[in-house]
Amino acid sequence: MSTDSIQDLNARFAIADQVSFVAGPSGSPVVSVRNAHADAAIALQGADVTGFQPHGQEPILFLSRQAVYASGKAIRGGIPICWPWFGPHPTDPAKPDHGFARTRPWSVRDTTAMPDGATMVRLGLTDDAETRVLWPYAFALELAVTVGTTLEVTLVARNTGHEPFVCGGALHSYFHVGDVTAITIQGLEGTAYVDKVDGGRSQVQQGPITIAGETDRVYTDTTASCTIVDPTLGRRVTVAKEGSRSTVVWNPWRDKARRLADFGDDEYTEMVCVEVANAGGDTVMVAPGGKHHLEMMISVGAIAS
Ligand code: TA6
Repeated sequence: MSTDSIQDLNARFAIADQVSFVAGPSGSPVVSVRNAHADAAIALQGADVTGFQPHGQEPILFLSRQAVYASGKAIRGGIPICWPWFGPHPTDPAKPDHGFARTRPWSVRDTTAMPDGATMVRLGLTDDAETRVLWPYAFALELAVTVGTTLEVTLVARNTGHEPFVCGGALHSYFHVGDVTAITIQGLEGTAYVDKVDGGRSQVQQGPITIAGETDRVYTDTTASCTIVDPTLGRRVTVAKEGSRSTVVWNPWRDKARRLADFGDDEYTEMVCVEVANAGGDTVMVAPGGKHHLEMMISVGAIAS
């Protein structure tokens, strides 16, 4: 468990004019990346990429103005890491939704200035007495984040124990949009989904996705990339993936937004979650010594006028 001071982190991992460690809202360390292509921020709390902004662009990721940065809490926004299960625990409702990786402090493994001007930051989390109470397996998680004109995020789950484990999860990305009622999401047309707002009923997506109410869907058996078409911001944000056969789309809308303590009442108009997942039946068995990669690449382009 990382308790490195910000001074220690800067001494070991800072890169002049590119990577530095600063105190986040609660004093917990945040990696600040500023390079030739983009600015980004990564909270060690939950290894959450809380910000990504290519130069000349509006922020790509949404971060609630009421987000809480505290040990044991998930940050409302950016890219929370759901692991080793997605949603409610499969058998024990007393265990935390979306697992524990997003609520724990991660350690820095290394930082690298890439030849093309991009920056890579690698963070890690391993099992300990507390995680084994929640999930009795030995593991090593690594998150590699590459900040450039695109954002690449790879979660590698390694089984460091002697028995196989089954895991699920998601890169639970919150995207900043100009007006959620004006966007469309392409890439899941004709794909089956489980509609959590409609009691878990199975449906098939007709045409591009639009958001006009609370939306909470697990699209199943899909390896497709998704594109958020945002006419208000004049851009298309594409999410490509590997190691995932399910995609989750979420917007809490008005009523649920009001029930979330760490989310502004009207912030639902500014965001949509499009999540690269191993959700529902899309779980993964990892043998001792084995590993699973969950990968995402976010790119942005202009809408042709
Ligand atoms: O990813 C969608 C979802 O599973 C929704 O059901 C909703 O609860 C959302 O995650 C946020 O969950 P959280 O535990 O962060 O409040």
